[in-house]
Amino acid sequence: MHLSTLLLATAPALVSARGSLGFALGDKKADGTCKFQADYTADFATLGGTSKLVRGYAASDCNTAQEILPAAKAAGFQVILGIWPDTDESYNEDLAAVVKYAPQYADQVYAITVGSETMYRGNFTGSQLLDKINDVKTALGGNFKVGTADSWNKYQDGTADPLIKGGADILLCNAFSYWQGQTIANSTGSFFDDVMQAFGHIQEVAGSTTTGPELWVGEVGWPTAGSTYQNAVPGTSNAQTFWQKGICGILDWGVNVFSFEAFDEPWKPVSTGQDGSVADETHWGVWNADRSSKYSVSC
Ligand SMILES: *[C@@H]1O[C@H](CO)[C@@H](O)[C@H](O)[C@H]1NC(C)=O
Ligand SMILES: CC(=O)N[C@H]1CO[C@H](CO)[C@@H](O)[C@@H]1O
Repeated sequence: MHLSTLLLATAPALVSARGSLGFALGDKKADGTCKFQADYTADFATLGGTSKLVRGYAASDCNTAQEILPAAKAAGFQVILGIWPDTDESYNEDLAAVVKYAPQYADQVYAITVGSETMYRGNFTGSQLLDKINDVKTALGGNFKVGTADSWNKYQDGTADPLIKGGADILLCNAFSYWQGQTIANSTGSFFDDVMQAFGHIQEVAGSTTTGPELWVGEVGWPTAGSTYQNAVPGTSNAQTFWQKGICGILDWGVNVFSFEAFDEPWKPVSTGQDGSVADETHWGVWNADRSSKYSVSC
């Protein structure tokens, strides 16, 4: 893997603009109940010095679109609204919420994502997901960017090729060195390698930097607490190191990034990691659940 070669091939020559930074933002409070507009207003007050862009996952869950968009308008934020396509019920409900609220707050809606890691989980093939994306584009009259978010390797291995060829406007690539069990010392190199393998393959298929989809890192981060995953050790010091070297670093290369995630979500149940071990996802916030600071986010 020749990282420098791929970076040269994918980054426009002589452009030194820094990438854009956004945050994944949950729709529930620390106790697991739904956030309302005032909660998003408080979230935005904390995030506003660092970023004015957040992404959600399911526009009708907790009435997210209805609650977040007025708060975003007041705070000058933009939002990626999510549609959860895994079941017909969630797909139809999220699509209805997007169709109802996105046009009312068009300046606040950065884009729409259909699905989160659905190809990774084997729920949809690329062409099945493309059909959903095109349905959403049509339902919105072609007025919004629509795409998806998935694990970097589903772009690298060709699963997502139909989306690249078929007109997805925006593709978010999730890449967690933590869930690949990397040491903090190898975490930035591993992260860059994942992202460039994904972006490099997309570039080959799209064939053009101007007509291809807009690319983002969709989720990346390091937990400040929880259990060790293979060689990946959580902790505030490691999370700050990854923020500085991995996230600030790739922004400096001109890559757009969504940090996962804005605030800790202590309500989340324990899940199981890919290797079968316990996966604690409650301490991935860059800020604590009460919005207090964990470490410096300046780059
Ligand atoms: C470090 O990361 C690179 C890139 O992902 C990977 O090829 C390599 O195996 C990693 N090193 C270790 C010791 O895991
Ligand atoms: C189209 C499709 O395969 N949908 C399935 C996605 O996964 C959920 C369960 O997670 C099923 O209920 C859907 O039928």
